[in-house]
Amino acid sequence: MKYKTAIFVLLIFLVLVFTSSALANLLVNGGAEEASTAGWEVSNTNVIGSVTVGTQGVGNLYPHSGNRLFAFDLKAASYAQMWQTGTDGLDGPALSLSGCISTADRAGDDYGVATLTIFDDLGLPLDSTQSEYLTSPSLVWEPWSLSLAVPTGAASWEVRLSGTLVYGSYINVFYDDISLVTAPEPATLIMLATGGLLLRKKIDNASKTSDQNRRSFF
Ligand SMILES: [Ca+2]
Ligand SMILES: [Ca+2]
Repeated sequence: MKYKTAIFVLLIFLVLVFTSSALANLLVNGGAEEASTAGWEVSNTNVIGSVTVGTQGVGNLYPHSGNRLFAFDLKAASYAQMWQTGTDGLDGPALSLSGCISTADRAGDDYGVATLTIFDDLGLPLDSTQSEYLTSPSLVWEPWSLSLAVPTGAASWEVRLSGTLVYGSYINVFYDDISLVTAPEPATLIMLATGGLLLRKKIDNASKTSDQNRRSFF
């Protein structure tokens, strides 16, 4: 029984180590928690910032998680974007980008767009994927996600978030919890699951045999 428990603890540990390394956020400051746009390039620093409360016409917008969110409305503008690049995490089959957006629910919504691009070692784009226009009801966070297969020759990625003004003078676009992760290799997951099941069967058989042996003694 002790042996059985030890094997299961080990298996759970291996799965946790595997999933946490595959699902670690490749982005710096993806949730705006660094109280600035640290980690991100910003088209106009006066327009985009990390704030504790977003101001919408109908009330306050609080962070989706943590203490801060990215606001695109610090100064009047018609278009603004923030982006981040990196070279890690390209050893898996795909990259998954996700986040939350909040805009305003009124005629002619301002909107956001998220783009994920993968480049070769010369900095030329190999492949790219882009969201639809991202909007939400007022003061509501809407989740969104994108996925892009890692092409041969991939050397770097870029995550780009934009905000476009449609109504008024300020871009009422807010982002939080932006995350870029390496999608787990399906073959590795299957191997781990199969290995676990086989081991479980073997242990069950072994414990049945020892139970029978024990019973034959009594
Ligand atoms: Ca946050
Ligand atoms: Ca607006």
